[in-house]
Amino acid sequence: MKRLSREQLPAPRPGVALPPDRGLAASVGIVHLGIGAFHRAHQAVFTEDAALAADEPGWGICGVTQRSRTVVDQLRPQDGLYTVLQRDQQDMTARVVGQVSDVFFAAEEGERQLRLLAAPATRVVTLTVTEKGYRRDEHGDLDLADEAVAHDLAHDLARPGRGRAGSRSVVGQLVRGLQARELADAGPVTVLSCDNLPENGRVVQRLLADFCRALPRREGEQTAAWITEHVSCPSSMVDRIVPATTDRDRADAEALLGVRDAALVVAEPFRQWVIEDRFASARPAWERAGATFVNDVAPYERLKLRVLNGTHSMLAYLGALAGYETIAQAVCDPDLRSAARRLVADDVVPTLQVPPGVDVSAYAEEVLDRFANPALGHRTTQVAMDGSQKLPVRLLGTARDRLAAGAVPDSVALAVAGWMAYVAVGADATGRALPLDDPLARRLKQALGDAPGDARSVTDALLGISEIFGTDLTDHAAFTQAVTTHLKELL
Ligand code: CS2
Repeated sequence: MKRLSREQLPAPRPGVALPPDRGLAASVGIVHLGIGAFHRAHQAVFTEDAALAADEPGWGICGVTQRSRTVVDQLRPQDGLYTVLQRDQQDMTARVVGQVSDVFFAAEEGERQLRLLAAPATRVVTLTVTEKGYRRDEHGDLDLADEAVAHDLAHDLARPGRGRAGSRSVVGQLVRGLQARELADAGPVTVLSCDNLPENGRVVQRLLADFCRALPRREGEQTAAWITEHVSCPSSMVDRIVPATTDRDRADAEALLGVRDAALVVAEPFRQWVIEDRFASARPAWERAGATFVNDVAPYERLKLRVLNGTHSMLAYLGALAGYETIAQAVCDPDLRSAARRLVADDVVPTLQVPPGVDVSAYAEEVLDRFANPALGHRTTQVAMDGSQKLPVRLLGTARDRLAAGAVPDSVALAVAGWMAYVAVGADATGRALPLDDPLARRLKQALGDAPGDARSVTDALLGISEIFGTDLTDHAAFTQAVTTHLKELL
């Protein structure tokens, strides 16, 4: 089976959309850090649609991978082309996307990254580096003890010629790139986070300032002043379910395309992007691709993170423990679906500032229907990953708001107990092992090490991990008791 490339495009046929001609993305206007499946199925699709609708070349995307060369080896031999395989109950369609013009691995081409971030043609930098990619401490500040951050502070790579290897942390890559941009007098630029974090634009702004403060004083003050003057960090809320690609997906795509695509991504039909309209210079006409520009993203972010991602995590843990492989199976279990509905109605809704024109219960039902899409094969264990990073932004904010209002968030307590049972037991109801894929996995196991294993000791051991739960939640005996009660049933 030949491999997808500009010379080897699929034959035109119903259900297959071919990429625009190469010229549309030939000139790079966007640098994207963290070019994983989600970016390729979400921002890159919006950007290609915007470039087509506005007939605007100059918004080609150059991707920078953070952890390995894998995506480089998937995309480069394909001239940056890849397919989005869109699946829902009724049908399956394939769209070959051409908006990614090149990709490289940050650790191997540090100088190239500096040149790209310092290029006047680069007007937007976007990020999907996952919650853990921001390397924050429990207070939300840049973790200066993090080895990658410490390396980047110690190695001034903002002057080309200082060696190939680049900065290792995302914040380090951004600041060193902005220093190179200042040196080149390349003008203003927008850094747009597309990660599932509340006020993700403020998070980026704060981390850039933290890094500058940790630099030698004069250098740090100069860089911070330049960033204040020339860099905008708007927030955005992103939404599209993009499960990990499976061999079944690859086989289905090959049958439809007639070529092999090593960079295939799978997605649901739904996609949404709400962006704070605060850009330092030009940007693609994303509104012509269906994105929404607003002055305040926070209500949209909170709605999505707490309703969609909060119920997603609840269904992932309770579903995995019950032996369900996929989110679709879990959400079709009547008990689990009603637990998710209660989480939204009882705990989340009272904490929302509902965006104009949104009917929250209809939104929540649509979310549950999207979860039920059997064609996606979205695995409970995939959503269960990185719980130590996800729980704080998806569930614990809701808990704090309800506790502050004098209520006990019993459904949040159930979701947290589900995560605890997932971590402590590590197996489902049939005894099948459940993988603990989490940057704090060692810390979690260590905390559980001495706990005798009963619900109360497990609750105390895990609630005591301040990197996840802070130090305030344990002050609420009613919440701790609710978690313990649910955990006892689950254990
Ligand atoms: C999921 C998200 O894997 C997960 O943690 O909850 O990736 C979810 O699919 C997206 O946020 C949907 O927009």
